[in-house]
Amino acid sequence: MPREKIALPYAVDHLSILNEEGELDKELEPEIPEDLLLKLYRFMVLGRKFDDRLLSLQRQGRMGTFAPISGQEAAHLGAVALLRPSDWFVPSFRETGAELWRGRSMESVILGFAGYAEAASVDNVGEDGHGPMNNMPVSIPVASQVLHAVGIAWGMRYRKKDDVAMAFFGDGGTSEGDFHEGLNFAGVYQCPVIFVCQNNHWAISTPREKQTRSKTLAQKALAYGMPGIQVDGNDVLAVYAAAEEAVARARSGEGPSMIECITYRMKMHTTADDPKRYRKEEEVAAWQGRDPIPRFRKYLTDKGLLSDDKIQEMESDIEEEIKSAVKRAEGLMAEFTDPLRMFDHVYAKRPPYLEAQRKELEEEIKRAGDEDRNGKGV
Ligand SMILES: Cc1ncc(C[n+]2csc(CCOP(=O)(O)OP(=O)(O)O)c2C)c(N)n1
Ligand SMILES: [Mg+2]
Repeated sequence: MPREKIALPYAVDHLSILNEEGELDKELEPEIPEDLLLKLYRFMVLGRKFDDRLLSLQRQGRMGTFAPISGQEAAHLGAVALLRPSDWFVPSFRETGAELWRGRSMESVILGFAGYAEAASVDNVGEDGHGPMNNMPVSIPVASQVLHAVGIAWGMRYRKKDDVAMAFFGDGGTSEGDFHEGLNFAGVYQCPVIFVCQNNHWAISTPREKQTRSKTLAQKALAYGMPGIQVDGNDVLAVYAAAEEAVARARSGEGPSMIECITYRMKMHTTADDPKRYRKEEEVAAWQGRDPIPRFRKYLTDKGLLSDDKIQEMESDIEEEIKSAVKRAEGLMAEFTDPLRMFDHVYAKRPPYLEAQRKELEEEIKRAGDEDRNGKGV
C-alpha cells in the first residue's frame, strides 16, 4: 500500500506568436485569410478610437460610466473572431470591441452606457446578410455570465447543435463561485463552451497577486477536467490560434476549454475611479510598450497588407463613423428623454404610492407645458 502519485504533473502552455516588436514565430503562425486579418486590425483600431471618444464624452457629461477596453482589444477580438453568427457570444462589460464585431452598433453602446436601456437593447443585427447573431447583453454582476454561457452551451448539446458559447470574464471573475460552478458543470457535462479570461492584472484596485495564489489562472481549468492555456493576450495571433483550437474542440463534441489572455487595462477600471490611487505609473508605461495594435500593424505591413496610405485612410474612415454614431446616439437620447420613464421597470405592478407620484409628475409636466405655451415659462 504505497503512497504514490496518481495524477500526472500538470502543465500549462504559454503561447506567444507575435512578440512586442511585431516579430513573428513563423512555425506558429495561424492561417488567417487576408480579409479577416484586415478586419481584425480595423476593429482593434475602431475599439481604441471609440474608447477614447467615449471617455471624452463621459468627461463632458454627455455619457454615463463605462469600462474602457484600451490595451485589451486583441484579447477579446482575437477570440470572438472564431465565432459564427449562430454561436453564442456571452460578454462581461469589457469587450466593447467584440460587441461591435458581433454587429452591435456604436449608438447602441453609447445609449447603453448613457442609461437608455430600451434604446440600447442589443441590436442583434448580422452583417453581410448573415442574419441575426446570438449575442447576450453586457453582464455587470462579476462572473454571473459564466453560468449563462454554460447553460446555453448545455442547451446546444442537448439539442444536438454544433453551435458553441464563448464566455468572457476577468481575472477577478475567477474568484467568484459562479466561475467555479460554471466550469465544474461544463466539465462534467462536456458543454461546448470556451471560457476566455481577460487577465488584465487588476480587479478594480485588487492586483492579480492578491486575487489568487495560483501561478496561472489557466491551471484552474485543469481541476475541472478541461484544457487550460495561457496566451499573450496582446498578441492577436496567439489569441486567435488558441481560440481556434478551443472552438474546434467544442464544436466537435470534445467539451470545454479555458484561455487565459495576459493583457493590461491601460485606462481606469471605469470612469468612476482613479487608477493613480492604486497603481504605479511605471507599470502602465511598461505595458504601453506591449500595445497590441502597433505590433499587429507591423506584422500586416511586413506582409504587404497595410501601407501608410491605407492606414491613414482607414483611420479617417473610422473617425467619421464614430462621429456620425455619436450624432445619431445624441439624437436618439433626446427622443428617449421622458421623465415618466423613471417609474417603469421597477415593479411588475406599480404600488399605489408610486402610482400617485407618477400621476402628480404627469400633471406637473402637463401644467409646465401649458404655461410654457401660454408664454409664462417655467
Ligand atoms: C458580484 C459582483 N461583485 C462585485 C462587483 C463590483 N465589481 C465590478 S467590476 C469588479 C472587478 C472585476 O475585475 P475583473 O474580473 O478582473 O474584471 P475587469 O474589471 O478587470 O475587466 C468588481 C469587484 C460586481 N459588479 N459584481
Ligand atoms: Mg481584471
